[in-house]
Amino acid sequence: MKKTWWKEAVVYQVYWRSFYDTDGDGYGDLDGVIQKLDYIKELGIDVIWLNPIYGSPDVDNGYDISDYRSVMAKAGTMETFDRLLKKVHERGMRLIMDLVVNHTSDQHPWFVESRSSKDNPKRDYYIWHQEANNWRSYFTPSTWELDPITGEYYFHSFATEQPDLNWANPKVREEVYDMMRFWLDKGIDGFRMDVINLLAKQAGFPDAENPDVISYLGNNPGIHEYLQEMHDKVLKHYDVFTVGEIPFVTPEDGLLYVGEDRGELHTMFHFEVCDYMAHWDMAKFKDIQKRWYEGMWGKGWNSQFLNNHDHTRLVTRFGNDKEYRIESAKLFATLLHTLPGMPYIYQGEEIGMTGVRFDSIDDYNDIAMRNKYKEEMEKGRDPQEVFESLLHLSRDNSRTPVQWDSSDNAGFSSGSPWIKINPNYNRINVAEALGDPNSVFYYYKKLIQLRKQNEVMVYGSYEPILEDHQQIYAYLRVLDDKKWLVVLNVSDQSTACELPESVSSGIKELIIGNYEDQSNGFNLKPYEARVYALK
Ligand code: TEU
Repeated sequence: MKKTWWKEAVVYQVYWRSFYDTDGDGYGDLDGVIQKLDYIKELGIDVIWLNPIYGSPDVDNGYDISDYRSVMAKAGTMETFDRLLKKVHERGMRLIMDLVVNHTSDQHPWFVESRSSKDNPKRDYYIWHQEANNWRSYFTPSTWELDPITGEYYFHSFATEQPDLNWANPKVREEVYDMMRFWLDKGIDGFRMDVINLLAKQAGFPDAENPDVISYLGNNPGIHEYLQEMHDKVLKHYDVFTVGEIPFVTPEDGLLYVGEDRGELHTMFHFEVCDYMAHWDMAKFKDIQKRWYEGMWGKGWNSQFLNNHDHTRLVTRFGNDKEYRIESAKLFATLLHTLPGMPYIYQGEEIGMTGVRFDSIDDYNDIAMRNKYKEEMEKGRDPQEVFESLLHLSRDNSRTPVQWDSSDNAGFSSGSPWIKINPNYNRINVAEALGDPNSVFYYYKKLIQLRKQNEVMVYGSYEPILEDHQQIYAYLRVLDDKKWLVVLNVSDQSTACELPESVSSGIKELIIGNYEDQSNGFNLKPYEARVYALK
C-alpha cells in the first residue's frame, strides 16, 4: 500500500458564508476564516476544503459561477484570499478549492455570448438543441430551458441559472485548464471537484426509460478521457490533491476515477450513504462499507463523510440530537475516523451542532428545496404537507451559521445573518465546547491525534465482525502486528455485545471511548463507542 500524506490527512470543510462574519454584512467571509484558523489548527486539521468563493450571482450559493478568476464581494477580495492561503500554509495546513466546471452561471460572459446568436463563436461552449428530451435535472422537472433569443433549448443539470458547459468542445476544456493553472499557480493545494462525473453527456441525448432516475446525467463515455487529459495537461504538473464528488457509482465504477494507476483523481466521495439513506440503516451501511472496501482497498482510495453543506447534520439524521446528542455525535466521530478512507469533517460537526427545522418555506434559502416546493405546489398538493415532506433532507438544515458562543447571533455576525441561526446556539457553541474537557470537540481532537500516531487507523485492513447485528457495528483494523477493535452501539438502547472469544480474549487496552465507565463488560450503553487495542 503506497503511503502518502493525503491518505493520512483529515479534511475540514469550510462553508465560509456560514462560518464567521467580520464585516457585519450577515455573511461569513474569508477574513472570518483567517480569524478562526487557530481554532481549525487546534482541532488537528491537515486540509481545509473551501466551498466556492468565485464571482457569482449566488443563485446556488456560489455553485453558479460568473467569474472564475475573482472573489465574490461577500467573501472578500483576491488580496484577502492570498492572505488566507499564506496563513493556512504558515500553520502547516493545506487548502483545496471547489472546482465547479460542469456548469457556469447564466451570467457568465461565456453564456451571455453563447446565447446571443446561433453563430456566435462561443455558441458551442454550451449545449443547445432544437428539441428537449425527457430528462429531469437535479433542481427542475426538465434539463432543458427554452431560450427566447434564438428559440433553442439549452441544457442544465441543475438550475436553469446553471447552464452546463459543453466538454466535448476542446476550447471549453482549455479554458478550464487555464483557469485551474491560475489558482494552482497561486499555491493552492488541490481541488474538490463538483459533480465531476457529469462532464460527459450521453451521446444523442436519448429519452430515458424512467426520467426520474437521473443517473443518466453521469458516468457517460468520454468522462475518463476528459479527466486523464486534465491530469496530463494540468494536475500532474503540481503537487496537489484532488477529491471528486461522484454520484451514481458502484465501487467498480469509482475505481475507474481513483485507481492509483488511472491518472485521474486521488480520491472521491460516493453518495450511497448521504443520497440514499434518509435515516440510519445499519444493514445498508454495513453493506455499503463492505462493498466499497472490497471494491477499492489496495487499488484506490475512498473518502468518508456523514454530512456536508448538502446533507443534514449527522447527529440529527443518523444519531439522536435529543437525549443522546453528545454520545451519538462522538459515536459517529469514532465511526468516521476508524473506517477505511479519508475523514471529512463539516464545520460545526466537531461540536455536535444539530440540523435546524424552520417553520416556513420563507425561512429556507436553498434553491433545490424552493424549486421542489414550487414544483410540488404546482401539482395542487397541500402546502403544509409539501413543506413537511421536504424538511428532513433540506440542504439548509446543515447551512445555518457556526455557533461560536451564546452571545447574539451565536457570535457569528454583528449584522443580520443571511439565514436564521439554530435557536439552540445558547447551549451548543464553540466556547462551551472549548471549556468542557469532555466535549465533542476534544473527542474529535483526540481521534485526529490517534490517526496521526497510529497508522493502523489509516492503512489497516477492515474486517467486520457481528455482521448481522442490527444495533452493534463492530470491526477490526489490522496492520502488521497492530490489531484494533471498534465496537459501536448505534442505538438508543443498552445492547449486549457478544464478541467472538478469539476477539474478546485478545483485548489489551481501551484506546478511546465515549463513556467514562466501561465496568459493565460488553453491555454497551446507548450510542456507546469503544476502540480497543488487541494483543
Ligand atoms: O452537489 C451535487 C450533488 O450531488 C448534490 O446535488 C447532492 O446530491 C444533492 O444536493 C443532495 O441533496 C454539488 C454541490 O455540492 C451542491 O451544493 C451544488 O448545488 C451542486 O453540485 C451544483 O453545483
